[in-house]
Amino acid sequence: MDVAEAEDFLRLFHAESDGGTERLRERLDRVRAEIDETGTYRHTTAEVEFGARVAWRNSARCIGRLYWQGLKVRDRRDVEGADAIADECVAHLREATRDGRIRSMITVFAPDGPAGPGPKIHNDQLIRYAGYRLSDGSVLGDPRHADFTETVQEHGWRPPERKGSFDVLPLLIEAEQGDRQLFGLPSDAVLEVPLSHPDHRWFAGLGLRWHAVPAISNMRLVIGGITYPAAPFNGWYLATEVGARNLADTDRYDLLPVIADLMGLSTKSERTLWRDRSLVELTLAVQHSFDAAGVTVADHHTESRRFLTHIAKEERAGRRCRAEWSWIVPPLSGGQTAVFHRYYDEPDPAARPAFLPPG
Ligand code: HEM
Ligand code: NRG
Repeated sequence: MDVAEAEDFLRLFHAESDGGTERLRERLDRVRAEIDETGTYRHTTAEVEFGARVAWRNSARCIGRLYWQGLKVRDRRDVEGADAIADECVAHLREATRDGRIRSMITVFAPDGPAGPGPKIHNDQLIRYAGYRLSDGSVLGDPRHADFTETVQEHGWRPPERKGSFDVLPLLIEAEQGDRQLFGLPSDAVLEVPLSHPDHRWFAGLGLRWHAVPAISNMRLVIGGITYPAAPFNGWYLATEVGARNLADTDRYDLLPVIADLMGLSTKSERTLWRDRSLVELTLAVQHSFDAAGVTVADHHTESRRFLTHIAKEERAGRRCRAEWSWIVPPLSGGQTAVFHRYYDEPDPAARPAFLPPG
């Protein structure tokens, strides 16, 4: 337990809230004593809330940070056992989805401590689609999750009788070290959007869909020297994440040749720009379909402008907003977005609170 990290965090919390210096001194004394005695300390709910919001604020890869103060924090540090943790993940999805009016939310489970590690969620997001390796070497579904699909099958998951391209994977939760348990997600907790195109009638016939909520579940939330290994969070999608990456990347659903073909574009030569033209229509279909279904989704032009507003706001508050250019600039029409034409302060790997990759 790094006492200096705890102290830095408590100073930041008190400086940005109205705790007052006397309250800070008292809190520091109590936390130091608690660490001396137990080897760790327990955050207050207000500290967990502030810590989670600042971890988002510090996420240099995230373009959606303008609303960092609006993150809804569910303090579930006392929830024990894999069943109860799975139930809380389902409750998180229901509360965050709200029939499509998506709310930014995080659920914080127990931290690592001297008595042992906290629980872990092995899925990279709460909602993901299976990828099945076929005998001809291809993958049915999302190739990115082919390994994870095999892992859950080894733990006893049975895929649906008729395997499809969009089979929702179960949660794999490790509440006690070495004991991983599977939990299927109830279908009413997983809102999905069938994809159609505003102009091309044939598009809906492809049977494509995507889930409404991106809920990252394998990053560690680190606040004041305390690590929360299970702290799933979500905002909403930027249409490009689905249309210009998940459905388009050659190592994901690889759909551009299919779209180009249906649009009557020749894929024989790069110079027809069939990739680019298909990419636009696929992303437009995602945006159009989410809108038609009443599901929150951002577009890359608007979200880029909001991000620059966020940077200006942070500077007015006396803070530097660090960012990773290659993650912030959207994968479609980069130069047409406001975030392209400048550089950003480099990310600081030591910034805390933070979301860190799985340990
Ligand atoms: C990354 C958008 C909310 C934390 C990203 C990325 C986008 C994005 C486009 C890049 C993803 C990629 O290229 O794969 C948004 C939007 C939000 C939102 C539109 C709407 C509110 C949130 C929230 C949190 C968060 C609520 C945490 C509380 C992060 C983190 C990453 C990220 C940690 C980096 C993930 C990684 O390293 O893989 N976000 N985000 N974002 N976002 Fe956000
Ligand atoms: N590209 C990933 C999701 C990464 C995070 N994006 C967000 N986060 N919008 C994908 O599934 O396509 N969020 O918390 O809203």
